Amino acid sequence: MIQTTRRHFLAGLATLGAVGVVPASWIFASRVVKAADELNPDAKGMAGWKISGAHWGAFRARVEADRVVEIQPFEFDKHPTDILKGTLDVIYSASRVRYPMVRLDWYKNRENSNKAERGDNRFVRVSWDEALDLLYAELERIQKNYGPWALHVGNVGWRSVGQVHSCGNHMLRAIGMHGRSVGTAGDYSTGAGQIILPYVLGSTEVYSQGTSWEVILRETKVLFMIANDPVKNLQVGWNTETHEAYEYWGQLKQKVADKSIRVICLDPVKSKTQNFLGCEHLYINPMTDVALMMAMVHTMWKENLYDKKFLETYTLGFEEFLPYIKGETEDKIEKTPEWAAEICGISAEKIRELTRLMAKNRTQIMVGWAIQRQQHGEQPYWMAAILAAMLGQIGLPGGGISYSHHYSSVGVSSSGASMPGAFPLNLDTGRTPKYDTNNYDGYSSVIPVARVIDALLEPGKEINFNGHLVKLPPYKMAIFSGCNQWHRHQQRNRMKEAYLNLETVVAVDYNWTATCRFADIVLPACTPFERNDIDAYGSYSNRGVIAMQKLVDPLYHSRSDFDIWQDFTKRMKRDIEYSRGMSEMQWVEYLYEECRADNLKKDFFMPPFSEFWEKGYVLFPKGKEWVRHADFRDDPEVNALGTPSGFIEIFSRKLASFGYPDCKGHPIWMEKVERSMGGPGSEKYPLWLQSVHPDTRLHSQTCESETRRSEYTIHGREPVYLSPQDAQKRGIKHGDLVRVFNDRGQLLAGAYISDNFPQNVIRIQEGAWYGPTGPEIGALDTYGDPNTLTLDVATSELAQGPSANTCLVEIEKFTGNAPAVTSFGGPIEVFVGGEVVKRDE
Ligand SMILES: Nc1nc2c(c(=O)[nH]1)N[C@H]1C(S)=C(S)[C@@H](COP(=O)(O)OP(=O)(O)OC[C@H]3O[C@@H](n4cnc5c(=O)[nH]c(N)nc54)[C@H](O)[C@@H]3O)O[C@H]1N2
Ligand SMILES: Nc1nc2c(c(=O)[nH]1)N[C@H]1C(S)=C(S)[C@@H](COP(=O)(O)OP(=O)(O)OC[C@H]3O[C@@H](n4cnc5c(=O)[nH]c(N)nc54)[C@H](O)[C@@H]3O)O[C@H]1N2
Ligand SMILES: [Mo]
Repeated sequence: MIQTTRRHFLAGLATLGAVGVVPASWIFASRVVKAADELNPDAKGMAGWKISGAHWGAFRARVEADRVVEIQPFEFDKHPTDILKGTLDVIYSASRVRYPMVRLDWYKNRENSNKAERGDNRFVRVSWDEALDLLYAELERIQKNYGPWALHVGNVGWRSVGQVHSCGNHMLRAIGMHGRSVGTAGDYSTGAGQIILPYVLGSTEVYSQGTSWEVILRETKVLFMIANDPVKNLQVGWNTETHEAYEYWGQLKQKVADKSIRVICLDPVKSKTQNFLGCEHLYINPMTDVALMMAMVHTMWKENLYDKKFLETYTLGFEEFLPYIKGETEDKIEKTPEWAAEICGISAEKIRELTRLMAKNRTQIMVGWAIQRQQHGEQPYWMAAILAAMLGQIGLPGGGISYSHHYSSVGVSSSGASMPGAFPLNLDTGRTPKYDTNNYDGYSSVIPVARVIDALLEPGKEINFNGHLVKLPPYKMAIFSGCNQWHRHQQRNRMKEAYLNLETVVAVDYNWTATCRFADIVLPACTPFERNDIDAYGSYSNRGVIAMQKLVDPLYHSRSDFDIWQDFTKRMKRDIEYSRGMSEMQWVEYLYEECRADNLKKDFFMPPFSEFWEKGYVLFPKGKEWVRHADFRDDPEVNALGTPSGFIEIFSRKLASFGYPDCKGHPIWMEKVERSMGGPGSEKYPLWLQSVHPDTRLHSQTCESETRRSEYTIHGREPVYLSPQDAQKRGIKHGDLVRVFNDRGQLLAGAYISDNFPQNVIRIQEGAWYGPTGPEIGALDTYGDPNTLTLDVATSELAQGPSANTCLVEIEKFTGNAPAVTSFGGPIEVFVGGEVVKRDE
């Protein structure tokens, strides 16, 4: 197993996209550039403004006397998002990490410190030299006393855009020069999906380009959206986002209105997308999509609505699956619509009607990712593929299945141009690490990312993972950069318990998040807007290349990740090797020129660097329309899928051979450890908590923005959305302060009553900053981080993915004296004696 990053997928995609997709021509390119020039910044009174980019879009910034005073969307972005309004505060928030900080008791007692004090937020300010010396000494100690299994290097999070400063790469390269460590496989986004789909459809699908929107708008008659909220989720992208997909959602809205396309949103909640389109909403009980889809399969079989020819030509294993649907196997349950109706809450008649509608029309299925972020999350993914296969429209224009149209403007065709590469994360000099031992003492060197807390609580445990046996290493030290572990991981109080087993924790960030609060050494990175960089404009459209011009110098004592880690490598006299002797700006230019040379070969014109840097961007023309899986449909032999057989696998021999009880040779309906609507645990905790991705932020990013928080918080807390019925039952009014709790934890939030929510379903958006009243296990979270309540169990033994959306809670009006929110504003700075330092800034 190797450590993969999303960049790898995208790099692969870029090369794929280049083959025969676009007959590229710079004449076209200049036409697009000209069109953008018509919206030129001068005309908008933005002459002299700088340009930069973020996951939430490119923008212009007005800088006066070394201060950014105004931010406006990039003139090419026709659908900028409100998240952009938090950008100024990213630079100037009170929660910035200002200085290198060391936790008080760790400063005094190092690895023998009192770990239970972690989280009390008392830190001592140190110099950069001292901080890096401490970090270096710790790494030496870990490698000498234990070995590479004792060091976990956490990466693959939503670090800022910018290819030179990709902070995970910097950390991994620098640490890699010193010694080896424990890496992670997979990610929190698609933990289950990216593992199951290669067995079924031959690729991860989740990070794949999808059928072009033009084709969908022209050909599709029924669009079936499963657990999907693109209008909310397309606000951000993996690279600097263009927001071009919104153009098509606007057109789709018109087609819904004139009834030329029927869009059905299968979701417990009326989503932002459903409200925007004004389309049909089909309510389903949470976590029961598999039962529904099985009944649809049953209906297609019973009513002879499925495409036998397609199954024969393109798939394997239907005969092995059908007996399960018919109730002829172990469980003896026929998966009829009547059976499913009891579980999923959709009537048998409605299930039949829906199935007929989909079978009789050109139907595109679009699946979101939240349903694979729950226990047995592999199953709905597999079922949706089987449904699509039986409909027989995979590879047809406007038909088939997609698992990515809600992400990073997938469906906007790729220009085919190459995008800039990145600062290398691997050692590329032929030299070995200082501590060159590869001896992990029998522990695994790579573990599934969502099992990192298990490793601390059950050291040495052997777990299954995608056909491998993984032995969890009891690591002693962890380093995080570019991810917010204390936002993204589930079950805070379990994390607290696990952290007692960690001798040393290091966080590198520009924001004083809970990951910093629970660390021992904190290094202040600067924000992406305090350094020069370059990024791809558009993650899949490859629309262009954008300059990230430094807006202001790094504030306080913060430094760029490049700078920090290069300084670290000086301690091994490897700093020249680290940077290849190149400065930040030389790297920017180098990546640009490399990309330019590549593109010239393909006839995509890019100006000389200086011209680009001054102008701030290059744009490429739109690519050709494209249909996912069309090549496979055309010739399944030549264009065989990446599955073991080359066909779509309805039954998988390979998966059956693993013998996992929770992911067998074909999809199975399985009850969850906890489920609302009469499911396990619902007597005590009747409310299903979904912690979807925030409409207002990118995860925990921009939560620090007071400007933004003042728009959406209630009593200064994160909102919890709930139905009028649930509110009334509990005597809760809109705007009340409430306590949300279960056996795993408790938090304060502000009640937001909305008709979009049905009974027994509540929502707290992920990324709300954890702010406990104190370090102790069970402490009340004062702001509303849903991961205080979520459950840290694996999706299955196959993928070992996170299951954040399997979570039951109760809610009550909070009547006591409300503690102040502790999440924001940085650490409590103390002297070594413990007295609080009074800052006059
Ligand atoms: N309950 C629940 N939990 C979830 C999810 C859910 O649906 N429900 N979703 C999961 C998913 S899909 C994801 S992707 C994860 C996201 O989890 P993360 O990727 O960990 O979330 P972010 O808040 O984006 O954290 C990025 C951190 O990197 C820091 N950072 C940004 N730029 C830089 C930089 O240039 N240098 C340095 N050093 N630091 C930087 C930011 O300040 C921030 O603290 O959350 C997961 N957690
Ligand atoms: N604004 C914004 N956009 C983002 C992000 C962000 O932080 N902010 N993060 C990005 C990232 S990293 C990721 S991974 C993606 C996440 O993309 P997803 O995981 O697809 O998004 P979510 O918003 O968590 O959930 C989408 C929908 O699933 C529904 N849902 C949940 N459980 C069920 C269920 O059991 N059955 C059914 N039928 N529906 C269900 C929810 O009600 C919601 O409407 O979003 C990306 N886009
Ligand atoms: Mo994600």
